[in-house]
Amino acid sequence: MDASDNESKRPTLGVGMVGYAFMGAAHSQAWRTVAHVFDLPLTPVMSAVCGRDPDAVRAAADRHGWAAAETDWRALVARDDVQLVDICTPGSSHAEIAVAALEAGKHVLCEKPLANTVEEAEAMAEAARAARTRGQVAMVGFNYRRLPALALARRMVAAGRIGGLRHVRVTYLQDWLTDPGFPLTWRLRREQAGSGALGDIGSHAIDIAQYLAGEPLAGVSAMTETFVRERPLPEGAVAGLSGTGGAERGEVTVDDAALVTGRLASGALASFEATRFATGRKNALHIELNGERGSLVFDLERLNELHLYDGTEPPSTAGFRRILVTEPDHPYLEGWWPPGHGLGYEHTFVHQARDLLLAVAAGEGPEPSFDDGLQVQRVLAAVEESAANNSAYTRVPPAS
Ligand code: SOE
Repeated sequence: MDASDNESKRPTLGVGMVGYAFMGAAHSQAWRTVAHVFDLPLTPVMSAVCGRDPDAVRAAADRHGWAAAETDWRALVARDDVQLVDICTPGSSHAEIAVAALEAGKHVLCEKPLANTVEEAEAMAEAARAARTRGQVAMVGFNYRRLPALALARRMVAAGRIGGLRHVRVTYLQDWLTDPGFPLTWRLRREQAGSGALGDIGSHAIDIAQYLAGEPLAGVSAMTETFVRERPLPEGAVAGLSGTGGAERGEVTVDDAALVTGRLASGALASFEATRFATGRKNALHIELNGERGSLVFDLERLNELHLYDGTEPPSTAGFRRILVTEPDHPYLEGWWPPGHGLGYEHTFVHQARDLLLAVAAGEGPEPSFDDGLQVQRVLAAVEESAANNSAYTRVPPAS
């Protein structure tokens, strides 16, 4: 039977989303799609979307399929037809909205990084722990965990397929800031974004490294740089990663790039690079794990593939081989296309919605939890502390 046959008979879960730009569009796509692909115990209903500009939020509601539009997030949280609040706003508002939603009895999905500071993330994690005792769930949107190839890599590492880890190497490279005329959007302001490339894409790199390794970073040594220190203020609408600058200028208050070395709890060495100045690299997330018995390699530009080197094979025939991660028994692929008919970036958000709905139905805490988000926030803070102290090795406080 097709997933959609049962969809109308299932209990529903009203979703309210705050923010509707790039991530809001990606999440909307996921809420629209998830119940048509996966057989789920709950069907999401896109009750309302919220944004400050009444005309723009109404247009976003119509475009993305939300039943109602709100201009005050508090009104959205208070709605009876909203049981789950999905936060797709800049980091500066995550803590306030998430804590209020959890206290109002709602489940929460919050975009990454969880917050702008460790203190905010602590308050959010505490609110999520209290909400767990009332059966609510809270998840942070590190969507790359939901790539089938990376979920498979996690399985293989956990099963000991490449043995004990020696190295975890992650680079996350983009180039949308190389033009010094690119405007000073919210992602370039510390008070709104918390940090720059570090929090925006470095947080993905850190989360995915720790997820794949199955262990946290114990400490880091880092360098950050802001190459373009002043930019034109935005003129007109800013959408996603594009916009136009006017005559007035303002200061860039975040990093443009971060280079990090680190040590995992087991002693494995990790390295990370996050930049929005890698000319020619659009959204290039590259991951390599080297273990005692083998290696795994992933490249987001070829996201349906995982490369495995099996070090136990005879040297005469050993070599990296490509696993095409499109089989029905690969993670998340049971509901999609026949083998070989690959997936894309947007599917990670569909899988994220799937896992969250399953967790809500089971009353179980989904991963990555707000505690996981807090742990990444502690790594980000340690990176900034190290960079401010001439790259001094800085311990990441263990999870409490
Ligand atoms: C911009 O760098 C961005 O949209 C990030 O904010 C997302 O988390 C990443 O998935 C793609 O790039």
